[in-house]
This record gives sequence, structure tokens and C-alpha cells, in this order.
Amino acid sequence: MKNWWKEGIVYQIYPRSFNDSNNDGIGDLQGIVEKLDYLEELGITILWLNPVYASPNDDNGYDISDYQDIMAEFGTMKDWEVLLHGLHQRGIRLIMDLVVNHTSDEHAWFIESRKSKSNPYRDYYMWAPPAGDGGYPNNWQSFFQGPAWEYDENTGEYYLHLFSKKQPDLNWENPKLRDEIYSMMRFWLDKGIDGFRMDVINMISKTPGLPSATPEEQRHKSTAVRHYVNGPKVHEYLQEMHKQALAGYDVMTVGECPFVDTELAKLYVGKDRKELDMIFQMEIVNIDFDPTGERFSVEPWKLQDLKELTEKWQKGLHGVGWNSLFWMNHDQPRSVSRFGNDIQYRREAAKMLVTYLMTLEGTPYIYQGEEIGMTNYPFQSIEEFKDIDSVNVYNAAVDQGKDPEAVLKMLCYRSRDNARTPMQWDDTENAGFSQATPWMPVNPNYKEVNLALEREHENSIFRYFQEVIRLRKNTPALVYGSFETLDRGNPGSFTFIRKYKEGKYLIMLNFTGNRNEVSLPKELFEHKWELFISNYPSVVHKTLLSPFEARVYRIY
Ligand code: ISL
Ligand code: CA
Repeated sequence: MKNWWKEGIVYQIYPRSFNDSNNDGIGDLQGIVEKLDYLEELGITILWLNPVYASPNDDNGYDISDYQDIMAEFGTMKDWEVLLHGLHQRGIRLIMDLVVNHTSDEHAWFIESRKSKSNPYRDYYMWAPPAGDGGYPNNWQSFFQGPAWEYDENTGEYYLHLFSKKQPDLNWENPKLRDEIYSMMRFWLDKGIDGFRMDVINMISKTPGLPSATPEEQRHKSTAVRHYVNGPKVHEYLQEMHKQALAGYDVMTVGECPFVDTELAKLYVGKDRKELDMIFQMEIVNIDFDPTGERFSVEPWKLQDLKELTEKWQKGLHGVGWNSLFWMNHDQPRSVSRFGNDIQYRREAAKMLVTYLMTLEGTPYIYQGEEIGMTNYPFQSIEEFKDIDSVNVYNAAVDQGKDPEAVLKMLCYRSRDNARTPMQWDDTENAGFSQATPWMPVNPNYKEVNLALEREHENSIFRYFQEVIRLRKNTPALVYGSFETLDRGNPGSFTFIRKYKEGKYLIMLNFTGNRNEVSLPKELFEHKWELFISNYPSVVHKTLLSPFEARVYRIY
């Protein structure tokens, strides 16, 4: 079935780093309002806003202290309403972040919960007594390093936190808690939002009895987490959420779901399951993890893996569910630095990468700054990192005796902070983001990498984004068509066909800085080819791709 969220193009804004309207160094809601015409000009149709709720900012808004209030640094509920209205006036929908695996430890529920074992809110969270030896209740590990349990003196028990100590996990076994969440969701839906991006939503159900991972399971990250990821009741909860909160609203949902393959994905997004519309699967962005599934050592990624995974997800969900397509987000390094080239071929690579997103089945997501080819930040010392995840990883690694220089090098590549430096609008001070010192330093390359320059540049990344977005919007085959890989064994390029009622499209993408000869079936040359878009001024030869070249042809 066709619908708006399948045909939509999402732009993700990390409000802290997008645009600062009142010059306190922190991006805010009015800052986004100032840029609404820009979003319309780019051509996107859906905006995903990272959390803007009240929060002490231990994890930049993913630790929420009040779900129904706006973070003071970002503005007021009135500002938020102005934003929603301005978006809707321009035909852009708004997706809000929903963080309900955990709250902040400063949320009223948790403040109550920790008061006593008999407090009415005690069961809103996951409390457990010390183990027999007085230690942690089990061996679960926090995603932000160390044990996932924190001891609370007051009642002599531990609480579970899969993320930071200031992000206690909610207890979804409790029906009262679930009702509160659904009613909070309806509060936002009734304000007129168009959907939710659900943070680590596949972690809300934990194995009853909270068993430890066995030594065997601990050998790989994907099995070490099995008692708290894709848990036994997760589908039951999502179906209930659908019924109690979402049904009746014309909205879209996208669930962030680490550790999910296509088989599991079908359960989350299967057409008739009434759970989620799509998920963020992590298999593609985890392509450079080490063999134990750890993200904090880096393996060079292989194009062959990217091709196989793309095909697996394209074919796996075709006709069954719906994909999401993304190279990055606020948790990932800059896509052009990681999957492309951020030096000699920065412009070509940024354009090639977005061509991939706009020519596959699924809803494409662009992260702020991708449209001007923003790059990773040249971090020099650990003091420059703000992200709790990066800082904790550094401290843990150094405590374990690892070489600090090596850890720093790894973080330069991997850190979430790469995505969180301010948006580069122009070449004035602080890249036009703010007149005050920004909360995160601006990338020193802002004089060469900024929107103002991009608008004028003859080889403009921004204009290519506009063009390829327009192509996507006007070409149902790129949204709904079938997918077929060509020249599978080619080590440098990725070529595929999308086929649908109105036509057949050939997409050719060179992922390297070398020229690449593509081998295509003879039969193709018997047809007329029409070039729809390309990131080079002219085509040298049909089967020869220049460095990071991207082309889309219609084949008649
Ligand atoms: O950041 C990661 C990889 O670099 C992941 O481990 C990430 O923590 C995980 O995908 C969950 O992410 C989401 O929930 C976190 C929050 O810190 C992230 O920003 C958010 O996207 C806890 O709410
Ligand atoms: Ca501000």
C-alpha cells in the first residue's frame, strides 16, 4: 500500500547543534523556526527532532525528566507550537523522539521510586536486591560501560540502567506505567504531531528473573545482550501501544532497533502485525565493528558486505514491511568521512552517498550537515569530547591499561561527537551557528565547508541534494520498485536495477577514489538509456565510472 511516509524524505535535526537564535551557544527551537524556508528549499517532507523535552542533559536529552515539558535551553511549549505550525504550513510533517526505555533519574517517577520499597512508584523501575555475595544482581553491562546496575543506599537495592546511571530503566511489566506512557503519547499526538522515532524500543522487555548472560553468550555482543534486547514481551507491548496510543492517528513510527536481522525485523514491521511502520536496523552502520560485535575497535569496512547487507534488507522486506535508509545520525560518525572521502573527493562522495539513499526501497533519512558534506572533527585531546559515551569509553579503556593515544585515535573515527558539532551555515564567526561560543566547537574547516559557499559553488552538494530529492519524489519506481544487483563481484562499485510499473532504472555507484569498469549484461545495451542524474559534468563511457561517480539512468 502506498502512503506518505513511504514517499517521504526525512531530515533529522539535533536541535542543540542546528541554529542558535538567542546567542547563548546552544541551538534551540526558534533557531529551527528561522530555518524553515531552508528545509522547504531542500525539499524534505518530514522532520525528525531529537529529544527537546525537559532534561538534565546527562545524555543530551535522552535522559528525560518531564515528558510533557520543553527543555528550557531550547525554548518553551509556545516555541514548539510555532515550529509545528510553521512546518505544517510548508507541508512538512513532524516526528518526535520517544524515549521510553528509561527516564532521567531526575524524573518525578524515579524521585518517588527510590524513596522506599513501598512507594507507589517503586515498580515503575527495575529494582533488585544485591546478589548472595552482596554484589550486582546479574552480569548485565551498560551500553555506556561498566555494570548496568547502580546501588541505592536508601533502600539497599540496585536499579537497572542499560545506559548511564542517570537513565534508570522503566519497568514495562507494570501496566500502570504502560498506561502513563500511552497517555503521554496521546498528549503529543493530540497536539498534531505526525509520528514518533522510538529510542531503543526493542529493549523495553527484559527476561523474567533477570538471568545473567552465560560465559558462552558473553563472547559476542549480540548474545551477551539477549536478556534485555528483543525480550519476550516486546511484541506484546508494541501491539498494545499501537492499540492504546497510535491507532486512529495518521502517523508514522520508526523504532530504533539494535541487534535485529531481517527475520526479526519482519516481526516488528510486518504489514499486518500492527507494531511499527519501520525500524532503524544497525547492520549496515555496524559494518566496521570487530568480530566480537564491539564498536570500540575499528575494522575497515568492505564494499562486498555493504552490497550483501543492502540486498538482504531490500529483498527481505520487499512486500512484507518497510525499510529505513540512513548512513548516519547523531550517534554515528560523519558519513562522508566514513563511507566516502572527506579530502580530494568530498563533493563527489557526498553526492554518491545520497544517491544510494534516494534510489533504494525504504524511507531515506538525511542528517543535518550531510547536505553540505560536513566531515568528522579533528579532535586532538580527550578534553574536547562532550559525549558521555565517548568519555566513558576512554576512561574504561585507559583503566584497562590501553594506550591512551590509540583510544583517542579510535574515538576520532568513531565518536558520536563527530555528528554533534554545530551546523556550518556560512564563513562568519562560529560558522553562523551562534554569536556566542558554541557548546561544541565548530569544525575548523567551516570556511571551506558551509552552506553559503555551497549555494554558490559550481559543483554544489546542496543543489545535488535538491535535485536527487526531486528525482526521488517524481519517480515511484525508486520508492516502490523491485531490487536486483548487477556486477555483484565488482570490488569498487555497486550497481543495481529498480523496476516498477512505469519503468526500469539503473543505478551505478562508485565507492572508491579510482576509476571503475562496470560489467553489465549485454541485453541492457539493446535498450535506450536516458541519464536522469549524475554527479559529474559528463559521462566518459557508459560502463566506466570516475572516482565516487554516481549515475541514475532510465532504461527503456
Ligand atoms: O551510540 C551508539 C553507537 O555509537 C549506540 O550504542 C547507542 O547508544 C544505541 O544505539 C542507542 O541509542 C539511542 O539511545 C541512547 C542515546 O544515547 C542515543 O543517542 C540514542 O540514539 C540512550 O537513550
Ligand atoms: Ca540558544
